[in-house]
Amino acid sequence: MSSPRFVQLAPEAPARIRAELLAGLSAPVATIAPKYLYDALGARLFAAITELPEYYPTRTEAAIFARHLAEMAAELGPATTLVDLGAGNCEKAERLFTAFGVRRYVAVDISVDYLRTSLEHLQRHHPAIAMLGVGLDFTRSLRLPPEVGDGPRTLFYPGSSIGNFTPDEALAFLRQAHAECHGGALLIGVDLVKPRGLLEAAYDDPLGVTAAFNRNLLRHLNRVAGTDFDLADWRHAAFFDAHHSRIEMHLEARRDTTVRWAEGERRFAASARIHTENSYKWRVEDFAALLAAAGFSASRHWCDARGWFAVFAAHA
Ligand code: AVJ
Repeated sequence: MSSPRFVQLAPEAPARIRAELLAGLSAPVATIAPKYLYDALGARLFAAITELPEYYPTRTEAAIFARHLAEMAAELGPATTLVDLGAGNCEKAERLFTAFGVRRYVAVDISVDYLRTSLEHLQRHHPAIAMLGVGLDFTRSLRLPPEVGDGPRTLFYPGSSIGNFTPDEALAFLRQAHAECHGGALLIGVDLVKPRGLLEAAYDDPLGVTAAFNRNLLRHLNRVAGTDFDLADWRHAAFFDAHHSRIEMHLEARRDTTVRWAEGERRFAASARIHTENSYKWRVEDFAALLAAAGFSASRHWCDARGWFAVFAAHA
């Protein structure tokens, strides 16, 4: 009976995490990286977001995969080693196992602790697939450990999380991904430009789930950075910036307020903001050009009928 193996790479020291968070909070434009949206409650709130009628990306991407799976597998050839970036509950990757002939599954997420339960569960259902869980913050640097093995890999990056990167960062990330493919391929989900009303409803839903998801970041910050944010002082703000082609999420002060921590403080005037996330929306041509610039030799994509979301398959 096979069982999954686990490796945790370069865990960030708590003191460094804290210093980085407080530097972002003190910067001229106060900024907190979106990865801090995902503490245990944040991950559950994000799962709830994916159920909202207004949040189209998850179900649109799932429909594209369901419809074109065989064609994608034919295009890419067998994905003997499948590397899942931001695997979480491993649900999306499992749907690829049969069609792609996966023999070795590598689940990567920021902390190996997120992966243990899901990977052990998955292993029971797929005893013939060798499974490896890797704890790695690949938003900093995508360098896979030797345990992944030699030979070509198919990198799987669904969900349009590439949208959290600026175009320059996305290019740097895709260059690293290209190198880590070892001659294999990349399968990636990308959210596309669409009318403002649709985008803004997806990131500012009337039920307030996205608002809770964003504001929960402050609870996480209070815990890991020792700040004293009062959640009652902060509201969710999300809007589409057409110039940058991105949704911006902010936390906006409802009134003048001061946030304090052990060795510092920052005063926020009413309606001052903390920038918490960018979610870039791409045009198909621009993303295809980005893949080429990152070194991928050929790419194909599949869209839904409305042209809201695309899945790209690119050969390294
Ligand atoms: C997980 C980064 C793809 O940008 O749509 C959802 C996160 N933020 N609602 C996205 C998110 C607000 C999501 N990604």
